[in-house]
Amino acid sequence: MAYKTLCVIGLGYIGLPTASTFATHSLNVIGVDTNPEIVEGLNNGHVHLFEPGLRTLVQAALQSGNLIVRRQPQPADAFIIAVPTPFKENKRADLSFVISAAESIVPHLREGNLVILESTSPPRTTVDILAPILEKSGLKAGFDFQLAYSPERVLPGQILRELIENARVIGGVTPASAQAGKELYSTFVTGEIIMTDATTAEMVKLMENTYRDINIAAANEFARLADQFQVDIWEAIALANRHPRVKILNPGPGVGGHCISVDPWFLVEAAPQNAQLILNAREVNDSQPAYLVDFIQRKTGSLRGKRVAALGLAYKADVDDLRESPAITAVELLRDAGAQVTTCEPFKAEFKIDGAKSAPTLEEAVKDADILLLLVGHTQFKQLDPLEVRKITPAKTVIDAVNNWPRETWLAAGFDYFHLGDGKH
Ligand code: SAJ
Repeated sequence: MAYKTLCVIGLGYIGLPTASTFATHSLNVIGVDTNPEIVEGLNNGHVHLFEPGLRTLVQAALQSGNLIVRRQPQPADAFIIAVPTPFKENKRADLSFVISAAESIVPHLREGNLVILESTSPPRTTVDILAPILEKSGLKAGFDFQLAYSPERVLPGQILRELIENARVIGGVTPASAQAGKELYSTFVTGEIIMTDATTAEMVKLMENTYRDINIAAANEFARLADQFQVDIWEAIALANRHPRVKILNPGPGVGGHCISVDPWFLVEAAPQNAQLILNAREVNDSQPAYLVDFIQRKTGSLRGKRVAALGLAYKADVDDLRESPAITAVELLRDAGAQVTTCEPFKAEFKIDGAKSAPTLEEAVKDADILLLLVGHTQFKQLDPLEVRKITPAKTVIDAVNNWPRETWLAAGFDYFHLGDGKH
């Protein structure tokens, strides 16, 4: 193996598991983050993110001495850039973190090195933006040093397993670069490693998340139609999915997270005239929290003065990530409609939305509520026994935005129960 030392820049949800996994597979890894609190915390064994198994993995990597954490890159055989690529107010990609990560590598770049970009990026970023920055070193990409794009594809909640088992695409600026990337990831990837060019690999990543976004938008639109035509969308989806070639996804309060709600915009930005469906899907999913609030109003009347216990704020179940969460937007809209909202997010108990109360426990959140609103299907909410809930809340109405609570059981416990997309009951 040509790569003995590796520098991973960006210690977030992707960089930290990646750095730790390489370190526990015998590479000497320098994990780099510009945030001094993250660096200091990790150096004291504190893991700043929640992901199942991550704490144990990071601590093992640190204790082995194979992972060290610094604020600046150091010379290494290979570099991985895993920094965020958020979007700006105008929905255009913000590549500033990728650019500064690349600039921080330049002084350390040596002949024979390998640089990999993992951050989700608009098409041609590796070739048109990254290569010219790195070539300021005087070395030529794909010849003097290798350069490739390799998208991360791991599902939050299952990152550690998927990092190892998923197929991995490596797009080199030259075939030699792709081959070099393949050699590096072969250290621990057991899934197939497929080589291509850098821009194809960038497109593949954006297409995957866009495909999912469009399919969720279809499910959300079906839910609105079901509501209109007095159909229960969950019954209808279950029946449609009996077709051998149909797999409709789940409607919900909208699409959040740092990936699926962001990445399709990179295609819209790069080619607006050719990305109409993609734009429409984004608009449907972004308007879903407003649809949910409208649904609640139709079921319960005016929200003015109503006390709503909003359960869950994370962008999806059993994660601590609040980025782009539709649950947060829904709470803000409820607040704006005059509701008195108390939120309960067990994975980020301290998080507070302006104009809403934040309760440290479920009991606190529901004790004065008129309406219980399930926004995120965290396991601890899913497992609630409605008869027990009955004892701790005066609420009579339950709105389930994710179809995680069995309708009959909640009705039997004496609640009025409504789930999103149910026009039948
Ligand atoms: N959602 C629905 N209905 C569904 C499925 C999801 O409303 O049927 C919502 C979720 O509640 C959440 C959002 O969509 O708000 C996204 O959740 P997700 O579980 O679909 O995906 P992410 O964002 O956690 O992870 C995705 C994955 N991409 C694909 O499945 C194509 C993951 O493999 C990527 O690595 C990740 O994006 C990423 O980092 O890009």
